[in-house]
Amino acid sequence: MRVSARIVLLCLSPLLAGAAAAEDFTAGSLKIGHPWSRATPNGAKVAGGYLSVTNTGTEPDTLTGGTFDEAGSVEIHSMTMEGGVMKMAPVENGLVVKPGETVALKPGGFHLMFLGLKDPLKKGATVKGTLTFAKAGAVPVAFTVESLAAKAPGDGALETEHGASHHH
Ligand SMILES: [Cu+2]
Repeated sequence: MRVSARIVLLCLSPLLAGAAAAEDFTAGSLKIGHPWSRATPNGAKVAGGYLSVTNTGTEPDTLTGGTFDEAGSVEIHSMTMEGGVMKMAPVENGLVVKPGETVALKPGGFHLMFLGLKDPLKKGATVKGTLTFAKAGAVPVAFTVESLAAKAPGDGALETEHGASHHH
């Protein structure tokens, strides 16, 4: 019994560490949940950014872009499956967040694409940036860098997924 309890604790520890580090941000009626990114291998020039935006107000707002201190520029991308291959494309007019709704940017779906990375992203680092909204303007946030294999904030899973398709 003692051995199995220890294994469970070991498995949970990355989850707990990630959950504690992830932060939420508020701008007026917009709530921004757990911005995070992924550690990148040496030489990588792009990385994905993930978060959720909840609109608690009565007017829609639109996420149109942002900044990331370690990247030259930021785009909003969609990701779709075409003939068994994941394809990314820039979202031209931004993502509308309607009143009472939450838009999730996550691996395999909508995401921020950080282009022109200056340095590799290291697990455990926090990188400042902003999210730009049509009405709320520029909202300061901080992205927690999770492990290379993470699929969600604090996810220590060893599976890999669409990371390989993030070449531009
Ligand atoms: Cu992308």
